[in-house]
Amino acid sequence: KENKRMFSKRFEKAAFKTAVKENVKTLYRKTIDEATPQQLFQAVSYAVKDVIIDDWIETQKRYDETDAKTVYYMSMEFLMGRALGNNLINMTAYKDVKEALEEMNIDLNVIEDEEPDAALGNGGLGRLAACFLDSLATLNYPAYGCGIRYRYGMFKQKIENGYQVEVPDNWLKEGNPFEIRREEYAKEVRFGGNIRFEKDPVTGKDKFIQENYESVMAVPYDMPVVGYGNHVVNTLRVWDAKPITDFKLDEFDRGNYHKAVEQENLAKLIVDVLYPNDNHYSGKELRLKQQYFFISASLQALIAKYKKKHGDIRKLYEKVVIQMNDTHPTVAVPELMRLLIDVEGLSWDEAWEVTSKTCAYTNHTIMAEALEKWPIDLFSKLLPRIYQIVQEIDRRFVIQVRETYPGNEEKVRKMAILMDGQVRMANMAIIAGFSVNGVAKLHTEILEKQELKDFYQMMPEKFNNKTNGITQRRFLAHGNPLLADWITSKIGDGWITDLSQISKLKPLVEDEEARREFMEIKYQNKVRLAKYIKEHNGIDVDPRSIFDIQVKRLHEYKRQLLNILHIMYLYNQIKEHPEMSFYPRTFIFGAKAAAGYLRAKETIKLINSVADVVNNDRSINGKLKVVFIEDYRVSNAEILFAAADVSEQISTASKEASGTGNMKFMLNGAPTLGTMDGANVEIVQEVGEENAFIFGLSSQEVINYENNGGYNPVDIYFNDWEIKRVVDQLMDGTYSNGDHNMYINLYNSLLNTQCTDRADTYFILKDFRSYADAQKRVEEAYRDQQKWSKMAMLNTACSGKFTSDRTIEEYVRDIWHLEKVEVPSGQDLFD
Ligand code: DL6
Repeated sequence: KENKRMFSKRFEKAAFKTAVKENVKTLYRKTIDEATPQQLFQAVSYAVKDVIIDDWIETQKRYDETDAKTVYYMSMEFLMGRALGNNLINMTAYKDVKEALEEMNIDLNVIEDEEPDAALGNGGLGRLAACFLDSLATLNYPAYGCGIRYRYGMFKQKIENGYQVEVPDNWLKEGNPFEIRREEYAKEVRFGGNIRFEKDPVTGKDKFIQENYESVMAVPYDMPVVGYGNHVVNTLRVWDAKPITDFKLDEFDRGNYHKAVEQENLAKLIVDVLYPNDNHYSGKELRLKQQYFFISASLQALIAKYKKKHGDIRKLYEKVVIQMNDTHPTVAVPELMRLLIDVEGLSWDEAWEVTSKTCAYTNHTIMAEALEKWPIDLFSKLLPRIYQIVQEIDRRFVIQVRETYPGNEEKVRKMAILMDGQVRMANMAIIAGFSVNGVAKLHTEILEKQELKDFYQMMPEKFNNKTNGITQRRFLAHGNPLLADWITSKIGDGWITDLSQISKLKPLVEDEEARREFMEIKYQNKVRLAKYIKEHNGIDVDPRSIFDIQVKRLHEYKRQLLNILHIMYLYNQIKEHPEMSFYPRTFIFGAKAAAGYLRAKETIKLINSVADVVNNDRSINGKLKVVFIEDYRVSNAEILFAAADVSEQISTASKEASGTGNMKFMLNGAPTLGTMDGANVEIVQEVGEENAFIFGLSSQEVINYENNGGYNPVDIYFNDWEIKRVVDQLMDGTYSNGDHNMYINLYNSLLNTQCTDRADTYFILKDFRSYADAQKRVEEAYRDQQKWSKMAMLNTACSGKFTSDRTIEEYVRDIWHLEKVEVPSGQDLFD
């Protein structure tokens, strides 16, 4: 019996079908035939959750028994996407379930489409967190993701008249079958008021008492994170807020109606919405409230859990490690200090030792506008006790700096936490954390040599690199089933949990038949995407054309503008020389712009306007098509990566910390057309420069220009008539029905004059020619299908390094020091 429990992975089809039927009946009082697709999605998901629950219980029991060290991945964002398909893949039950459902006349793909994406994140940083959770569970490491259960996730994007319109993402409206509310672990979180100081008459210790504060209850919702084929189920814990009406009001404010309403409003507001800014700091008080809210609740919970088993809180770091995903959760440092000193009774030095051995920090950007700096006024009013602690951390650190660099006040200016009326969160994270990591080799080098140079000189031992990765389970096994099956048929399924094995495909690159099969799969995936485009955009695209795709957040540094200007340039050429040989190309974009980001929104309008003109120009015989995919998100991303011929990774060198989309394209067999930026550098190292299309300034060249006041785009504009023509077309009405102002912000950003910042900050005109040449090389390479198929296949075969499994193993080895925990199966699947 025990052996059967441990080793069987049998799927009980009949039991599963009965479970689905029963769920439809009890949830909706319906039969399968009567149920809507949404109801079927719910019924199937509950049946799947039933199975997950057993492994979930078993996993947590094993963690408890083994008293394993746990990583708490603190993040304001978890861009999880849909759960059902991914859970089935990781339970190794996808195909069985699909078949069982088919027998019931239910199409699994259709009901998967009923699930809203859990879009609790903006872009790279949030999706990385989701990939990390997948890898941690798959690699048997005890881990919690801790975040916020935003009522509204990343907004839904509608395109109206070519413009982006933001629509609230009410992702919870039908209920989330995979979550469990854990009322019993609720924690109180306090804001504002004042701090009264007194001496404890008994112990003589200092006591800090917060008075006149507002507070909310943080209530956790747990979501299962299923490991691949190993019965491990970890937890993503996201916090909801509810007002404290019951005991607090009774105690202090009986009958105080206003207070009750205020608390109700605060609770509603705190978790209402994710700030939709990527690589940009919002500076809003509510954002700081969100940060403190989930951090305080998570830390209280983890300390309570630790204390259930351990007497000595001074050893917390032996069992707990906290990874701070960018600066957003770094209020964890003073909050942990507060809990250790004010609640647990530790001395400052004891608390500092624990905190600085527990917390580690990951930097995800060097963009100045993303650096969090809170005005001291706002910070100290909202978090008065936390602010006192930050002051003391700062005071002690400044003493150290002065001891290390006597007489060098410049060092103090650069490194102090409190400066110029601001609390600099990155400085606090570096000072308190025992590890500081960048997310790609180049990024970490830039941190060490430029952005964080002073810290690196003073404490080099803290700095390390962890090149990002992605999970092949979602972005190949689930997103590209045709390729996944083909790879498995060639090299076995070991790649699913050990992506280095994908290199076994390398010899097959020389096999013509294998290459033909590989390209046939790409073609089928292009047909799938063409169908999606027809359904969603009403545009016919030819799957035989080159699918050239740029999907990512819209940001000036990512240079979607360079891409679209180049399309305008190609269009001019085709119009002017209809006889010119030109391989048909479909340019596909997908991108959300932050709601208040004018230039980004203008770029979306420009892409759509160019699409309108180009797609409707019969004279070019469909040689060029431009498509903007509405509402780019994790679920449609899977379809896009699988269908790409060319991966556009064209950020201004030095600006993209890593990029992870680049890795997803590579895995799916799309060569990179890109700059030597972020992880592109490592992609090229793995696959060889001859299997990528590299162009543009190097990061060092960009940095040199920047240090010398930029460059002058006007020279290029006047000396290159084709570039001038394209830039002028922003203003001459070609793409705006005669409106000369529609793209004035873009025009000015390139040349000007009227802007507060330098002209062409992102070197678009500077890199234009080099980009156009690289695009020419793409075309030539694609014409030679034998050569192209080798290149495409080699990209897949060389992508082994870019699994998040490798990244996680490196975090474990260098930072977290976790042990793997084996989990026996709780129960047979659906038995
Ligand atoms: O590390 C994940 C991801 C990187 O791949 C991207 O290059 C980087 O832009 C992104 N950073 C952010 C920063 N947000 N903030 N703050 O999203 O991180």
